[in-house]
Amino acid sequence: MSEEFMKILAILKKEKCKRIGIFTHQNADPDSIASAIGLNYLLKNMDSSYNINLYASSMSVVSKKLLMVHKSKFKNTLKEELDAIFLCDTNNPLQIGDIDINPLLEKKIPIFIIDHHSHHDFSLQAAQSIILQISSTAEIITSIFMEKNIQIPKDIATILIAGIVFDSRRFIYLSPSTFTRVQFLIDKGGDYNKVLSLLHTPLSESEKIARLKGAMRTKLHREGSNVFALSYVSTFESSVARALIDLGGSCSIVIAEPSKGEFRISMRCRKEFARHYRINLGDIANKIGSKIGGSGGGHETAAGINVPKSYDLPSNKEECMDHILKLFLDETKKD
Ligand SMILES: [Mn+2]
Repeated sequence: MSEEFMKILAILKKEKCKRIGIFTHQNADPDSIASAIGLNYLLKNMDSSYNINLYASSMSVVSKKLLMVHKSKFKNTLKEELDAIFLCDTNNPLQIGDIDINPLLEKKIPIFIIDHHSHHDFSLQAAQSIILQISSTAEIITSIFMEKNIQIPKDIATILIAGIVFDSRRFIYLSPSTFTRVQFLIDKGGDYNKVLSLLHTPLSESEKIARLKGAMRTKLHREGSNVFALSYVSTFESSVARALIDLGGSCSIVIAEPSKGEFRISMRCRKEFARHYRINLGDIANKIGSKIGGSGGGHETAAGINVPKSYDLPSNKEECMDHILKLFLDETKKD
């Protein structure tokens, strides 16, 4: 990974890029925050003359807690002139949210991607990317620290552990080197116990209600031994989708209508389900997203789609669920 990182530095030098923006996905989670902070440190360590800004259009509650460990400013609007941009923990500019980077893309400045999500065609536009489908982007950043033997401050080590623990869902989704990398961070002073207490967030009342309502409205569809659980809520769709898998679903699809502007669809599945159909939910979300004028992406067993209201989803919720299920099944039945 450090080889690709050195290539990125070489391009920055050749193109004389000093003003750098690191962008992460909307509703930034601990992995995206940790990897953006880690990347910022790595770049500064290589060349202190870089002027780097971090951007996140919105941020989760846990991510805000991480910023108490290592203070970093994430901007939610873009006002600066930039010479190069990084997409960190996303490979799709539509996932950046409300920050409009299109003017930058039109300028054809170098784009770099450091990410672990399933393939999106935008990554073909990157001058250089480091994309590995491992458990977290924080792991990619950690391995660059390891390979380049760069000193890592304790607070950044702690934040990177938080990114890994969060995205691996407390070591359920592992890469072959996850434990080695976490051990490295602990050896550098990263505080695992602090991470556990930072990431511990009891469910809010509204999330509990969303989960229970989501469970009550669940519609089942069976395909052989696989059970699809479909539901709808106004928000907390990913929490509901996870809960439906815990309840026994093989695959869950939860539709939310959080705002006037868009729908969001969250999908989860069991590993055996993904293997059975030889699918990656992230790819399916990407395909359905582009089919319905939105954008989607994710991983093998967890994915999401944002759908603009301009796409006419059936207003009847039952029909809407059937419609999305049909789009999903069409994708699983290809080839
Ligand atoms: Mn991630």
